[in-house]
Amino acid sequence: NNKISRRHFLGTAAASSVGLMGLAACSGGTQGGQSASAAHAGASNSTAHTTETASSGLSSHVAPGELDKYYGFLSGGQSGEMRVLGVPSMRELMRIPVFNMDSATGWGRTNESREILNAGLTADTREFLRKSNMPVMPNGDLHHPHMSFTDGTYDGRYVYANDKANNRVCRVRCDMMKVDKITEIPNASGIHGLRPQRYPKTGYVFANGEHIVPIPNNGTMLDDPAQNYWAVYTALDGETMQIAWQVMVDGNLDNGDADYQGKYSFSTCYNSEKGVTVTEASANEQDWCVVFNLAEIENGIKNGDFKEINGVKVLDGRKTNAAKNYTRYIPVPNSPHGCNASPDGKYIMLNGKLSPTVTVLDVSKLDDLFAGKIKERDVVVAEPELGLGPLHTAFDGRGNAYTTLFIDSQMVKWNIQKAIDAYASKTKTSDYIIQKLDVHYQPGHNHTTMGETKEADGQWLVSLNKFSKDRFLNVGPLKPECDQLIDISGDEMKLVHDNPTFAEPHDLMLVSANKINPKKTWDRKDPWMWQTTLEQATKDGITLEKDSKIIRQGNKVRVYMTAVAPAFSMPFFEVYEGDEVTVIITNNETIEDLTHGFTLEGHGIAIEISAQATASVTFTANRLGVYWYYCQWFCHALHMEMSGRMIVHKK
Ligand code: CUK
Ligand code: CUA
Repeated sequence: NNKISRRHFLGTAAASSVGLMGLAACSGGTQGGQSASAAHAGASNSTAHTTETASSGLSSHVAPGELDKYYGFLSGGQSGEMRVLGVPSMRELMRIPVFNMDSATGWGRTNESREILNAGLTADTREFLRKSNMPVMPNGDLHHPHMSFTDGTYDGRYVYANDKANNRVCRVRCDMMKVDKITEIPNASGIHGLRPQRYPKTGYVFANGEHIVPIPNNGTMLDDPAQNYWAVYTALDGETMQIAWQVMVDGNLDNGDADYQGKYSFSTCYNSEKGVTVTEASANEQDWCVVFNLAEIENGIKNGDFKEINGVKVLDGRKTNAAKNYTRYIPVPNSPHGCNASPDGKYIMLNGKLSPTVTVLDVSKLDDLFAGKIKERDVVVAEPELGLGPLHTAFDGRGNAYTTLFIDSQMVKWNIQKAIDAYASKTKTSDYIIQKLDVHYQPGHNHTTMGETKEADGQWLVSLNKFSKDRFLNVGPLKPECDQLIDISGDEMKLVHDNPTFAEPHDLMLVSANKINPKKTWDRKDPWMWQTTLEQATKDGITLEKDSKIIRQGNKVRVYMTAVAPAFSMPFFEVYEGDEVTVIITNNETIEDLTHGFTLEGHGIAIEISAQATASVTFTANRLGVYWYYCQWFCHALHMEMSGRMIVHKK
């Protein structure tokens, strides 16, 4: 039995210090590779390992026709999209293409999506794409989705997410569940941690540059990382998606969070060494958490205390500039990772990663720290030892925290106040640990329902596990990830459901369904997605909802048509070889769920046109002959007949 051998193995492994090798993943089972990773030092607590049953408590079953209580916004990771789940059923409801190109909807292919993808890029990146013959950046790593806040809780307006691969931040409009803005962050490398301001509202969206690079990174400086490479912290304006300011810091920036008071934001740093190899970056016994003082930074900007680099105002928040009070650096044991604010607004949890601890900061002490009345470590009010590889912490709103233990493959539930008491009394106790639950395997992020808001409701916890070996039918060398649903409504955590997911959810956000109210069709009076297309149509004397017309301007041809099931308003159109053709289609359906598509065979084109939307696509008619276009969204009994011909003549 796989589970027994795994527990047996962990139970008998000799306790030893956590070295780098300890970070290697172990996916249960009994293979030899596991021995390096199971250095298990958790013997100090006697908490029983819980078995995985759900005999009583909440059920994940949502009967046919019934609706889930929560939306889950799941990152698609390197798939580049954002996914919408229903929770607790864990059913995938929608994929919102963002940083990827999508075969079904034509995201990345339509003119409207290309405009959104490219509008916020730097001049430098546009030039790179032009030289590389790429109309859009073809990939992205959509990493951390987080909703906009008003007064410490989700307000249902937007979900923001970062692209670690190409240094972008996107915004999804929750009324349409589509992306409306994407901003590239200059001067930074590897935009990783991302969090919106909680109070009074979003406000800022904070984005961490994980890697150190020369600033500006234009080839004039390449060597001597310790002297010449830097990480920057970025604040975007969540309304305009423009960059408000950046702060240059010592070390690097990993994960971040913001307080509930609107005064401070935070980031962990695992590379205070400014190393460029894994050995260098993990050499120090301590790294730190950077605290950003928002009012002081805003003052600095107002007073002109910045350098403008690549069009962005960059402040100096390094240690040598501490007198300015923009930042403080709080020492934290080796290589902290996740950064999580507790829903009571009092604490920031810094998850130890290479240290078996979580460091708890008391937010109310930060004013004194910046005023010079106390020292950095005086802000720390607890440092519970939880187990091996703490990565992220979630909350139930009842004073308990839930921390993922990557190396131990466990979720540990612990009591925050008891951990604070233990730290204050300096007693060697671990009675703050309430329960450890095996998860399968190697959890990274975890998330509770409404858990990053003041309305944390303590119903469900999802553990996003990086490995799934043996949990699902084998699908070959590449396995899915394993997202596990855990009932936390009672005294004990109970594992309820395993959900496989494709590459690779990093993070999840769980929001009460009543916070979000998407529209059922597009609104012709709010043409934000096709504004440019509308302007061109107006110039062409076209009414998008009515006209079927071809406008020719030299070799540029614009083909306007409408779609109502089961026909396009144009059964055929004719162009000449070499023409630059733009097909513009307006879906005139007024009822919900009546999406049409336009697929042009042999031309690499398929686009979505949902009810009341306009979408367009441009291509060159480089093939002589007859090419069928057809609707690819099943819409009618005569859906197969919803088609037409493009006829390409020799010039
Ligand atoms: S980070 Cu912590 S496990 Cu990139 Cu959100 Cu993934
Ligand atoms: Cu329209 Cu299928």
